[in-house]
Amino acid sequence: KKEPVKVLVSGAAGQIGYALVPLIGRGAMLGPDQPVIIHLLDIEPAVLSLKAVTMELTDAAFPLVKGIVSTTKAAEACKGVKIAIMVGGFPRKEGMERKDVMSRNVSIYKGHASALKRFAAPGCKVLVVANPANTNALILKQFAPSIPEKNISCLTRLDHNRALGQISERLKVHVGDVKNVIIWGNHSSTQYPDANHATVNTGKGWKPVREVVPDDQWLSTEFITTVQQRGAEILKARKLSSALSAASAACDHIHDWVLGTPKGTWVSMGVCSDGSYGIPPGLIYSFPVTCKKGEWSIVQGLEIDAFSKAKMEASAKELIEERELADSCLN
Ligand code: NAX
Repeated sequence: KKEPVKVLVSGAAGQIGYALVPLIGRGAMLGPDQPVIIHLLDIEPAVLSLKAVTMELTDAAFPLVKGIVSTTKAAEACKGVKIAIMVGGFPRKEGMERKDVMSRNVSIYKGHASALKRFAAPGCKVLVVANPANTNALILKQFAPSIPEKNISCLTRLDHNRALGQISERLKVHVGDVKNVIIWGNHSSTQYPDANHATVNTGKGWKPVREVVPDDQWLSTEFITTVQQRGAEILKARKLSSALSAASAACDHIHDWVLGTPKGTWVSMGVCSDGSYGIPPGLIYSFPVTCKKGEWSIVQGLEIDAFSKAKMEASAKELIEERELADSCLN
């Protein structure tokens, strides 16, 4: 019988938290035979909503949920956790300067870093969802040097799944019959959704998407902007940012990281660059990765054309600027 795994969700009273917690309780993240103890963290102003989520989680009576810890104290929330999903952050509000938002998040992620490094279980895997996701993860890495950098990541799986969705709609095939798209770079509008290595199951084997898509131009134009702008499109329609799909993607991210990617399939994760594909080492950058035995590795040897290279560099440049902005908030 498996021991329960402690899973932290920060920002648990928010909208992604609300969609994410039941997925964890159902076993969609760590598997249907893995019991969990769910740690819910939020801040004092959200304490009533936090209480409500906690009550609903109790009422859902998930057989896999062996315990719930609900708190506004980061130290208590981080205690013994093996998985930490950091959804809590400070959103950009109308009229706010980029620097103000960055400065708020830098101080939140400095605080989370120190709580995690002191109280999380050894080998804890961290996923940062809150925006600016890559840079928040970078701050966390910087202020929790005892957490191995391979254990710190940020979410670009939503963008990855959006890209799969767009291609499957275009080709009128099931989304499960499309694989190996790539999201390069920042989880922002400079991200580069790349379908050059994607394949589709035609029924007679897997073929490059580039050979099957009727209009070759689409993959280099509309496909890219649609994926980049999808979040904004949902915000406009829903008057709220994406939550269901973000929660589901966070679940996919941890699932594949812990349990492995299927043979021949890669996914996108924001991870610490080792210099692969000319991306400056140390940046948290989204790469194609495969996962095995709880560890990711960047897919090597993909051919990158000039068009792709320029887009990958532009996103790296934006991340360097974000890092400089974050650094200026520390002084
Ligand atoms: P909400 O505003 O609904 O929820 C955020 C929650 O975080 C709130 O309950 C708030 O009280 C809490 N919080 C704030 N500071 C905290 C702290 N110091 N410690 C713990 N909790 C804290 O936002 P929601 O729609 O759930 O989105 C959460 C974050 O995900 C945002 O930063 C958002 O921009 C980001 N997203 C990232 C995505 C990705 O793919 N990486 C996609 C979806 C989403 O936009």
